[in-house]
Amino acid sequence: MSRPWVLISGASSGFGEASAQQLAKEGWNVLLTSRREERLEEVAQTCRSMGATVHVEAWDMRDRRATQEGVEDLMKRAGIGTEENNPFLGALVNNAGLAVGKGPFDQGLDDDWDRMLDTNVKGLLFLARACVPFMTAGSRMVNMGSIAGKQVYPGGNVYCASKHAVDALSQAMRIDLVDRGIGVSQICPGAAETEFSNVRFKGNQAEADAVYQGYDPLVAQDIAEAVSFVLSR
Ligand code: NDP
Ligand code: 8X3
Repeated sequence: MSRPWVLISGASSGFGEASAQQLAKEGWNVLLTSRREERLEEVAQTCRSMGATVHVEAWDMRDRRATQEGVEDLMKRAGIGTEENNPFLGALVNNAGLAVGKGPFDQGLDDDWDRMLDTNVKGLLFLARACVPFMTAGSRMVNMGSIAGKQVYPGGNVYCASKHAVDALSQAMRIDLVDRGIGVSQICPGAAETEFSNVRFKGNQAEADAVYQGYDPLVAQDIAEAVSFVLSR
């Protein structure tokens, strides 16, 4: 049987990178996206060394048109089509996202709010909408939620709201797609040590490191294995 195709967003680091490698190892062909093309190429090389066919395309998920065109281009390169006889997209790992800043909402910055809401909510929606036409009964979408989408914590206001939106959208997408046989799952990790906190604290590595002191955080591989588990059900 030919290898199924999965598209992974946020594949240049953290959960997305680890998921790409895990799924390539398990027999998937992978389509990788994020903004940093060089980093995607490095991940692609590792996945190819595991026998996967890989296509890479970099774009900013906040850009509606770029997301639509990027998905269509990746599908074309993979030979995935909307006709009955074409191969289809077996899975979407809708993972790209970020937190920017942490503090009381009344000291929040417009740009930080825009980046979080435009990426985590609208970007996730743009990507899901663009991918659905290439999916079929049995395909699976995995949205990357968070414990922050279930509980709110001090200073987390807008990031938590964006992940609560992912929680709501995952439930809504599940309802909307069930009649087409497309499954929608959400994974809601707790704190994991990736580039997440470096991004949140705008490159302040000391502040980022402090987040993970005093306990053992999850690591990206833990979440990659959760993604793999979901896709294997
Ligand atoms: P990383 O910062 O390591 O990875 C984030 C990924 O998202 C990168 O590949 C980044 O790529 C991509 N990305 C960010 N903004 C955009 C954009 N505008 N367009 C396209 N790609 C974008 O963090 P994680 O791996 O930890 O985070 C992955 C997901 O998991 C996020 O949705 C995050 O909210 C969520 N999460 C993280 C937790 C944690 O504690 N780490 C816990 C729970 C959930 P590039 O910069 O190349 O565009
Ligand atoms: C990331 C986990 O707890 O830092 O979603 O918000 S947390």
